[in-house]
Amino acid sequence: MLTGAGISAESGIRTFRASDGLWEEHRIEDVATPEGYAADPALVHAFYDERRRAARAAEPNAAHRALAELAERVPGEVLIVTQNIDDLHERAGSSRVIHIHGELGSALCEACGRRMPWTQDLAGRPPCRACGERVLRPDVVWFGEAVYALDEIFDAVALCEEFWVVGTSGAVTPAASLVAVAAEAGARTALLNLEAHDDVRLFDEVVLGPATETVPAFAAGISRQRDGVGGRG
Ligand code: BV8
Repeated sequence: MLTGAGISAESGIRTFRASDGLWEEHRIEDVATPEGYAADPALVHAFYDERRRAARAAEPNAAHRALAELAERVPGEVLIVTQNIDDLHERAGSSRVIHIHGELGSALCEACGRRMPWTQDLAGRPPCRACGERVLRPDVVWFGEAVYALDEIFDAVALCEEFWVVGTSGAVTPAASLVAVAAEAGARTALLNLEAHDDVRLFDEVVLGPATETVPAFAAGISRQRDGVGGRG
């Protein structure tokens, strides 16, 4: 499945495009591009340091937990590709999670290229644990940069039977193109979101509502189906 900011919204983490979204306060160009970082690294560090603190203060919600529990019930079959840079899927117990756009909990050294677990602010320009240089950046994928693990993700999506898209506006590529890969491969596709997308033709099912309600119900349905006691929820 593919998740976005909407799955973490009920954990108090702001989304991007909502009326109180991050992009209301910050220009993408200023805080989420390599050019913006080169122009004003302090602004970008303040932006991600604040989000790192907010993510640490947040707790996984019923939607995160439902996906982790589903993975327990159908071992080895649930892969979460998330656009989110928070770690709420992992803190809910999910083990197979790919962060296609990076993680707040990791820093990337621009001198030696090492990526390392990171929990503190970066604004103070702390030294890299590997090379000692003070050019650590948030280990997130900015616009115009290549996303992470795309081949691995495409391979997995091309083999899946079920592809759920949860809590995302589908505005950002290549993540938004994954449903087309799944549909092309014959997977059953479902959108679980607060709002419908303009184009839902690639979805076999569209379930509108808050993720903490829709995801547990949908997951329960698939479990029942798997247990052979009748159709999906
Ligand atoms: C690349 C990390 C090439 C940092 C992020 C013109 C046209 C088309 C595409 C492009 C274009 N120009 C450029 C592009 C490509 C560009 C792109 O897609 N731009 C968009 C803006 C048009 N993509 C890129 O640049 C990608 N890289 O293409 O590189 C390349 C190739 C090889 C070598 C070199 C280069 C990189 C994109 C990744 C950028 N980084 N994040 C950070 O987080 O700060 S993207 C970031 O924004 C998120 O990760 C996420 O992907 C996106 C936000 O989307 P959502 O998560 O969906 O959030 P949003 O607020 O939009 O929507 C929330 C949804 O949840 C809503 O629908 C709402 O209804 C719903 N919701 C709300 N509450 C709830 C809920 N649902 C359920 N329950 C609720 N309670």
